[in-house]
Amino acid sequence: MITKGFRAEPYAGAMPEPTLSPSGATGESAAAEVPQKRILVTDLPGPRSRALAARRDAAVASGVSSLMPVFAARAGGGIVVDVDGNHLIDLGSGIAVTTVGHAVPAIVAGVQQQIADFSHTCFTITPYEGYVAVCEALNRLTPGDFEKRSALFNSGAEAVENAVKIARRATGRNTVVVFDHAYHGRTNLTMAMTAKNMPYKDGFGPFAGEVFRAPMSYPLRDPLGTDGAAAAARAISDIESQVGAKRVACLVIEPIQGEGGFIEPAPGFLPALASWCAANDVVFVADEVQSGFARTGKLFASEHEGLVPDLVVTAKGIAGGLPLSAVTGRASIMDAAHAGGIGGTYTGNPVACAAALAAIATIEQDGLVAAGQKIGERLRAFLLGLQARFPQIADVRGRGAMQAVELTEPGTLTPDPGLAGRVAKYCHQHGVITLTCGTYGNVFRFLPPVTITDELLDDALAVLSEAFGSAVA
Ligand code: PLZ
Repeated sequence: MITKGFRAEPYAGAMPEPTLSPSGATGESAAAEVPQKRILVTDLPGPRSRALAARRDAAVASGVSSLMPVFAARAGGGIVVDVDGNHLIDLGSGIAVTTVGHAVPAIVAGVQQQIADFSHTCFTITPYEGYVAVCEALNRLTPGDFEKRSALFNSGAEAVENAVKIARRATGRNTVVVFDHAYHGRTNLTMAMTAKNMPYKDGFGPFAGEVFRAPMSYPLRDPLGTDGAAAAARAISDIESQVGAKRVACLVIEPIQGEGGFIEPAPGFLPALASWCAANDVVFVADEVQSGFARTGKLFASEHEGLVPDLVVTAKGIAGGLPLSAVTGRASIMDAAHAGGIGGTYTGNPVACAAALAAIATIEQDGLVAAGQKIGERLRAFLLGLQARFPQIADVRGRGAMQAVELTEPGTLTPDPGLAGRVAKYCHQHGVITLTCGTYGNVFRFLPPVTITDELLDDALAVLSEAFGSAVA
């Protein structure tokens, strides 16, 4: 690591050169140019970030918050370079988006070619090949060897909404079953589907109706512990007695919950729910927005327990940072929506499709599913070692490059969000981008690009270890 260290006193050195590339630059991929090292040349935030923060406060609505007061200038691989020239290690991937890494040359080239060819026609007006090719790839790669169809959208929330629309149309039923701790988005229907009030829902109602929340399997906190079959039976009993199976259009679940705290349900929970759905003609929808695309050591997290969802919702990692999302699944269900019933001006934008095709090719050609597994092993070994040193770590969970630690007061289940916040702050001040999550705000999560180098990951984890030492002291 090259560092001048985090300085508490105001930055007194020469103002660094601006790091934004001049407009019209011919866009060589930044990945090759950005050294894969943590380098701190100012305190964080540096003077340019502080100046931008002042403009931000005056111009941007305060409901839109930012975790770190550091402004990005460029990025490559596992490093984000800020406007002051600091090189930060990215353990968040922009919330599980740049899974293949920042500025991947194939994605840069694909996007540049497409935007020069055409940026938009609207697929529902004059279609183009990229959209079709992304659907073909999704149909080939998602679990299940039955005939499939896909439809493309912009955001994860929009795709979740469309999965519900399609399931309602296919079944002629209304109710959507979701789970405790779920996160599905910020639109009106997906706010209703999301569990946590603050910050996602508070004061933003009334919410869409016909959403039923069932109890989740949360091994650390659930009296049923690791008995997934019993937890599924409890959820099914609630659904049957309080809704009625014949009223349920779809059951929507994240195979590993994301914002809710990286909660991995007990083994057997998901397969039992899927079997119940199949037996009752309920559409089983896996929300793989956060867990999909090589994030967990499989291409999709559903595969860890051999789940074959009727519909899979994808976004984030699908397109290396461009806004694209999808619903993929059984042709018989997907084709239930009438012609013109599904669409949108920008859905399946050609530039985003070009990025997705390059990201998918990179995942397949560079063996990034296996890379995610290896990251997972390294991360798990480190986190278990950390747990042995810090009794505040009540749980280490997740898979591959989607893992987390849950922090509590030692020997209890009382959440300790304060500790999570202090650890995160230390990491941020020392040039490591880290995220927290969880219904109780006490889960510290790791979402590195699966292409991160071992040296970079080890350096970031060394900072994390120091952060724990300093935060519990
Ligand atoms: N489903 C499982 O994780 C997005 C939210 C960040 P959009 N998660 C990050 C924030 O604070 O808004 C997410 C998810 C799962 C759906 C979504 C929604 O995806 O692309 O943010 O709409």
